[in-house]
Amino acid sequence: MTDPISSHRDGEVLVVVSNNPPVNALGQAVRAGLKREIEAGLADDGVKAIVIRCDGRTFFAGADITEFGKPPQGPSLPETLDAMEASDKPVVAAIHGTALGGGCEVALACHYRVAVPSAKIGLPEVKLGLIPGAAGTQRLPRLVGAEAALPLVVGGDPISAKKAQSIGLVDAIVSEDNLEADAVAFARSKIGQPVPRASEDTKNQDGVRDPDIFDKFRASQARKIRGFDAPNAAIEAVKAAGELSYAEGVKKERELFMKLMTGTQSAAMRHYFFAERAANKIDDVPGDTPLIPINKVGIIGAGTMGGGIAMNFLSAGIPVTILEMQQDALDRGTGTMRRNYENTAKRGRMTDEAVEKAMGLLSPTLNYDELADCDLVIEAVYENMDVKKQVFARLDEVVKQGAILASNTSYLDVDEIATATRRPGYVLGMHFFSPANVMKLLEIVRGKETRKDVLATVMQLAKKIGKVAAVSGVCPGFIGNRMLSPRQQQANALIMEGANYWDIDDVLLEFGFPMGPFQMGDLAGTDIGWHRDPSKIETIRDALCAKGRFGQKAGKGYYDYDEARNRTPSEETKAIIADFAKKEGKPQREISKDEIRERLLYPMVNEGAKILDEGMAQRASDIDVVWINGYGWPLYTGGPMFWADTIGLKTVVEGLEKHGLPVSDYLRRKADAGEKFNR
Ligand code: 3H9
Repeated sequence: MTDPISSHRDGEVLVVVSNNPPVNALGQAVRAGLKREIEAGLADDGVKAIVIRCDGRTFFAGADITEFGKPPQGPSLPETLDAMEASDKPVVAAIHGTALGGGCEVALACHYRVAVPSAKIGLPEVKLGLIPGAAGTQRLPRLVGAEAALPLVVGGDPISAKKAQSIGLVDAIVSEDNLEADAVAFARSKIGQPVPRASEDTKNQDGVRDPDIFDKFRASQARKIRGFDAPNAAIEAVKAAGELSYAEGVKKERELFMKLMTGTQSAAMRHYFFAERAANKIDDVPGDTPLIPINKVGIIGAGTMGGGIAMNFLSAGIPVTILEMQQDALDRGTGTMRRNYENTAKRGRMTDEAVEKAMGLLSPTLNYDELADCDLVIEAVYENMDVKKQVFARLDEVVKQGAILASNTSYLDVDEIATATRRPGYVLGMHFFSPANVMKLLEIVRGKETRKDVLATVMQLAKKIGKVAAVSGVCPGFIGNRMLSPRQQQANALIMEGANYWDIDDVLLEFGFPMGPFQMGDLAGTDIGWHRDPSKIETIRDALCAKGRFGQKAGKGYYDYDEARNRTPSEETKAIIADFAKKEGKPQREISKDEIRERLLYPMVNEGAKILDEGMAQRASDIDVVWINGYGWPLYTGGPMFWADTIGLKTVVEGLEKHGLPVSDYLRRKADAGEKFNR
């Protein structure tokens, strides 16, 4: 293996360069090389200053995550960084790309940091269920203050070079194309001056003067960090930076770091990190498959879904032609899109110019012919096979050859839809989740004839519009809705057997979902798909609607709602459910929360196993990606399949059997063999 670290001289300045593609992760060879070069620089009287920079697309993007969980090999990152900071010769970090995690900690251990304008700096360890473990939680608050450090360490999102400069994390912004020379010049200007060390700085006293900032920050993040261990540990570590000496603070950080590193949450979140990247790859589609250029997108349907889908492309700078059948529907749809953008601008997340730019890329039309030159057309009309086939037949006539035709169906057979065209190879499913401009997940449904270049193009496009994509084969409900179905069946069965419907929601909330099925029903509206005849009562939903219990919008649905939309269980709903159970002769009994949890979640794992067995998902981790991004499965459990691995497949099988629920052959085989879904 070639040495990833090299160095060269520019006069009195030693330039140490890392070249460890793809992201200059700080693996063992990089740490060893850095330590070696720094020591050599310190020992050489001719060297008066040191610059550290990286080749390739980025500065160090962090510790090498693939080394986690393996026996540590020295030198450790903390000891490498301590050697660097101890130098009396100025050491300058020259940052481009993303200085993340351990990479940001390298920069903090340097005496100065210069960055190009496009650089980003951050401590994303919380996203891996960790906190910084190479003194980042101790150096950063000392350098920029506890208040400025909290969002970085606890939130994990990177900040721009400009923002970093404004809080004192970056000393100078240098030219985009001249990083090394500018960094060398900067280093030269510091020769002979006493070096500033972040570990000796004292800005962290802001948190000592006002200790409330920690509780206030925690409260402001309450919703975002519910259930996660790492953010609280991160707050504790930043607080410790103000209360303890540097050496004691580092010890505290290490204790917190090690506890998280050996816990299940971090294992789950590290699994997810790699799962998201793996989901991008399709086993039989080579990475260098030529892509079809997508310069213009057509959308059929300007309703909530079509409008939301269109916004993804407009925001990414791709022109969209959106088609409706009637002018008023078209006007309503485009009006909603504009309002959504304007609301985003009002919240400061978008400029007014960006709103106009996005809307300027939109061409509303009533005429199919205007879709002729689109490279991709996505249909988002009513979920009805005949209607979809008519739309696809029409598209096939008017849209140029070589263009991709996609359906946003959430359930229907994409292969059958493709038969309405003479180009089944160019047909696939692009299942967006509502609200489509917000939700991260895009389920890409591969038809039996879908071409490889079509798939590769859409996968790449998903990334461009900021989606997390996962591929599903053609089966009813694909990966996500197919697994939702047995959960919903169990939820319905449980309330008929005597379980409280709010207990069902609470079990899922306690597990970490943002809401349960009955809350969700109320949020969406219990009247979705209702036949509107109050005298015809065949389901619990019919009965709720007959009494005007349409959900949150009516102030009552499964629950009663107060003005602040707080929910309380409703006597009327309880009576409706009891009445149904009686009519069906269902015996009533007390049902424990354990039983509820097992009956809701284990059948999902079983369905996931069937999906894998049938080859409808490429890998178990793709299922995790779908459920975490599309359905609120808690990230810190790693998704349904990783969670099942964690509790043991044998436990799942025994639970299903205990409750008289089916066990698929695949799940049983795996459990009997003592195997896991994820290797
Ligand atoms: C840490 O630093 C702990 C310390 O505080 C304590 C130490 C004691 N390691 O994302 P991409 C791979 S924790 C190993 O597609 P992009 C990735 O799997 C770390 N591998 O590219 C992928 O492999 P493949 C804190 C890594 O341009 C390939 O690189 N740092 C690592 O869309 C390309 O990645 C982070 O959490 C890694 N650290 O985005 C940052 N990073 O080609 C994690 C990436 O086989 N990384 N790979 O699928 C990122 O956020 C993004 O990769 C980055 C580039 C923004 C850098």
